[in-house]
Amino acid sequence: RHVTLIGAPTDIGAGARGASMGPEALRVAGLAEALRAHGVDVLDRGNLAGPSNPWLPPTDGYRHLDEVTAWNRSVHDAVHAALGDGRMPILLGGDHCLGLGSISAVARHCRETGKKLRVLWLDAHADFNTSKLTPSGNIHGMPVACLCGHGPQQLIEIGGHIPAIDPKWIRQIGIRSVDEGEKRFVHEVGLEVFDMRYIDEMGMRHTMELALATMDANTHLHVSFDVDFLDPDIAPGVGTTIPGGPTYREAQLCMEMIADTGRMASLDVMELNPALDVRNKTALVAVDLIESLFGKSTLMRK
Ligand code: DIR
Ligand code: MN
Ligand code: MN
Ligand code: MN
Repeated sequence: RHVTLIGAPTDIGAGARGASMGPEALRVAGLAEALRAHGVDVLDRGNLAGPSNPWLPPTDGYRHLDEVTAWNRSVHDAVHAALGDGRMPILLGGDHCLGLGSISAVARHCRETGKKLRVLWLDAHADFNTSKLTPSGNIHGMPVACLCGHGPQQLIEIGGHIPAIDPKWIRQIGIRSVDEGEKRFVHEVGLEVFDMRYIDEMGMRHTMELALATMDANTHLHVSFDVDFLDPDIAPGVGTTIPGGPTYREAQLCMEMIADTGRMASLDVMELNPALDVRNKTALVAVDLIESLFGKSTLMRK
């Protein structure tokens, strides 16, 4: 297995500063070394460059739209290039607005290679706002809507195909904070959401069995991991902590079941905010969970 680490040090779409330090915190937590210990060939191609954060209020429902566009173009190009080289891109965020550039590149690659795409969106939030619905103007609350073709032209066209993906290809897990208008829109589009109540009632195992069903040998599985998916007890270092997320064990099971499919071909690790963390513990738990995504488990099971 060949992995390319791509750092995207920006908080351009977020409501708090600091996710720009995420890539370095993941490196300091030993991400590359941990993957190498699992037999992965790791190439860290360093950080992308882009505009700095002017920290301005929203205009027309968007905060920093031009800067968000520039960062996403750069992420798109880097992710598409890594896939073209036959490598698995791991995007180190950076805030989750960059999931747009990453996944639109993955979708482009799947169109070119005839692969079927499945996107697992692990997050406390649905990230399905539009400029009309958003309470904040922060574009990290909008990437899923943009991927489905609902957003400003300059963002929805980044992958060269509008919409970049079909909402039917997405499974969201761990959701527990959705804004009022956003809720109606999620329902209208028919997004498949396994929210925390579903996980409470059915358990993580059953949830993941459904979320991972109907993939085949030709499926490219993309995992977009917003670190605020995790319960704030284990992952305080994020800009928007929402109580009641998956525990350490539930998150481990989630990641191990993804690993068992053998289909994960690209990954985003987003929203880690070292400015809000405690002795880098959130970065360390993220690295631990990424190891599980790459097959680390307590015992041999197959
Ligand atoms: C909120 C917060 N739904 C918004 N969103 C996110 O501002 O749109 N926080 N993604 O991480
Ligand atoms: Mn998110
Ligand atoms: Mn390609
Ligand atoms: Mn989130």
